[in-house]
Amino acid sequence: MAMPTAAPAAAAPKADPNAPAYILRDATAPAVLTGTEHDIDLPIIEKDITVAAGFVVHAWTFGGTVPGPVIRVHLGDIVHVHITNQGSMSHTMDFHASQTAMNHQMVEIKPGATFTYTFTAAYAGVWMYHCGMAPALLHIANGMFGMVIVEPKGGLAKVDNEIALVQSEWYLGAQGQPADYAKANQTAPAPDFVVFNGIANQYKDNPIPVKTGGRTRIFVLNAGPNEDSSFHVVGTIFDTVIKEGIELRRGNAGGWGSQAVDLAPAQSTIIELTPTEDGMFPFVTHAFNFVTHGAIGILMAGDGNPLN
Ligand SMILES: [Cu+2]
Repeated sequence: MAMPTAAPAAAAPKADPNAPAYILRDATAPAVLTGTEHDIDLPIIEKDITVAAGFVVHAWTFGGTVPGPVIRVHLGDIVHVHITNQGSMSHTMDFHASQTAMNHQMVEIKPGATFTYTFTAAYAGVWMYHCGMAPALLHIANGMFGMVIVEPKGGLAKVDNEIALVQSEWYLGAQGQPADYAKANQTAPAPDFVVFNGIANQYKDNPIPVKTGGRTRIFVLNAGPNEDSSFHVVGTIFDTVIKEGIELRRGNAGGWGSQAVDLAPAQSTIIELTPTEDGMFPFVTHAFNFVTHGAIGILMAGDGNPLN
């Protein structure tokens, strides 16, 4: 008698030359919200999204984009997120910046329903939010995640450029369909694309301008769902790293610096660097098999040319 087998993972579809061009995501980190209590509307929207040139996913989103919007608040702020499910299936919400019982606020939000998730931003950091509806793996793999920035006591120092990057994976099903659960669920998963801010190679095609000699701060979250990140910016050294509450500070007594930050799924960091000359400074996960699958972008300092 044949043993039952799990559904086979889908092969990667062929690129569709007629797929719409992707919509570039502005990587600029938003300003911190003013005031101490915030009402934020976050609709759940199902939407076709071009995730790489020629590839369309029927994504499930917070706010109509993958990742969802970056929410940035002060330490101690109270946040009310009004989630309206405009989609065709149930979802939930899980803010890692919050502390709440799973069966209190991470509750099923049925199609057409609205739920208000309230939390106090009690700890500073860069936090993941995501849908936790079973199977959470599929809901995250199909786009339901985003970043919360909680500034530390006293706020973050002003810098010249602030960038927010979420690394994640796409496991493609057929063109125009949701992510492939069987493919995402392998114990040795092989994502079709690994991306920054939802789209393969978008900041390679469209470098992010930064100030030569200035300070650039990057908020990085690895949303996964499965793969680790080793976040590195070619040609730079991080003089400041805050990773999951652990700090390396510029000007430390030993003169220590950092080259790459390891981020398991759901981990995050704030890094700061200074481009020392005009030129191109690529950012990658230093797991280079993923660089060839979309996990690369470029910081362009000055005019991008070190030789003029
Ligand atoms: Cu969901």
